[in-house]
Amino acid sequence: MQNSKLLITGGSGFIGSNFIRMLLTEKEGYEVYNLDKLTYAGNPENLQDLEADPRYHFIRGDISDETCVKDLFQQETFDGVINFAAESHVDRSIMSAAPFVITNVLGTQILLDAARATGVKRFLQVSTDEVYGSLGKDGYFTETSPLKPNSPYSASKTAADLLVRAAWKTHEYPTLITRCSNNYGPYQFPEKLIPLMIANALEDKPLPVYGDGKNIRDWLHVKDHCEALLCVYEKGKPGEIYNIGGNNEWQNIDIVREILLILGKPESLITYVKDRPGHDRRYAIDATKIKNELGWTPSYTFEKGLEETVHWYVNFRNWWERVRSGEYLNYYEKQYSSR
Ligand code: NAD
Ligand code: TDX
Repeated sequence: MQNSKLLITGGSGFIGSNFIRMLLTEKEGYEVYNLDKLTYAGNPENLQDLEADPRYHFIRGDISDETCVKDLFQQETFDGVINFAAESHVDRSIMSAAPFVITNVLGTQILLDAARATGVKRFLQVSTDEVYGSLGKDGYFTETSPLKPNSPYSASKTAADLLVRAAWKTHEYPTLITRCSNNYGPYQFPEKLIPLMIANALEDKPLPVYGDGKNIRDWLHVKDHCEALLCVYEKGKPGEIYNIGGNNEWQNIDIVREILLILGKPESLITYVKDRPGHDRRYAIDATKIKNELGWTPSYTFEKGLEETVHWYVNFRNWWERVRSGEYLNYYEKQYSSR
């Protein structure tokens, strides 16, 4: 697909900024409009080196602000929308759920309406494996697994997925949904497991492991996720859902130990803390559909990806030290002081 004018929402966050960087530095024929509210998780520094690129445009705005979204769609004619914008952190949704409903649910509907009204030909909703809930020891999530979200975050993402599905079923509006497993890599906000543990270890602070540390996540490097998203955007069949994952299950405690090993820090930094309420035990994605139908495969091994990521946080210490100041300090205090 060439000469596409894309609206990327949430492009100043972790995955969105990696996606925009990939489009503008590795792919050809894309012009990007990044609509981002710049919440605590949105950081213009993530794309600072691309600001002068004439193919990149930044608009500060809120996807749940109907006037702002309508105005933008009146001013520009987009070929496609990829919706990354979300409140994305499970622990924050446990503290306060309403912002998740406003951005993740209402915001998605407002975008869908504006895109459909102006004839945008493709709408990709970036969703998550958390909509399927939790697995026991065995089995995998497929695209037809029941939706059983357990946190306010995952419930809001599920609601959004259902609205996207309804736009396809009711209006035949060409939508696509992707559901990816846990991402890691550069520019991830240090409230999430991997960057939090790296940053704390570098500062010789305790590493707070929830519960028994044996919860399992299925990890994928953000660059592999971005390639999969572009593959679905370009080749996916309207109305379809595609799971994305790298078949890479790890217990949290083993990842934390691996990070300490790479950094040469002692295991005595590990501190078991009170479990997350409603903590999903295991996620594991069956990505057969995207592999067989669209030909996507991941390229990173976890060992290589984790080592590169740890080194990125070592080299970009200024980046995470800045984002760990300000609002984040209040959050950290609330989240960890009572555990
Ligand atoms: P993030 O929190 O790092 O970034 C979210 C971005 O959205 C930020 O730039 C923020 O400013 C922006 N934003 C928030 N509310 C907004 C609003 N109302 N209007 C406009 N912009 C707004 O999140 P992320 O980890 O990059 O996740 C991106 C998307 O991918 C989310 O939809 C998330 O549910 C999904 N996802 C994430 C993962 C993961 O492991 N991180 C895995 C699967 C799916
Ligand atoms: O301090 C911590 N200690 C800890 O043990 C944190 C922050 C997390 N954990 C555990 C909880 C989870 O089992 O690590 C695991 C990963 O936690 P998060 O990084 O918060 O990710 P998760 O809850 O799995 O959700 C992530 O993956 C799916 C993203 O935040 C979501 O946006 C995405 O949809």
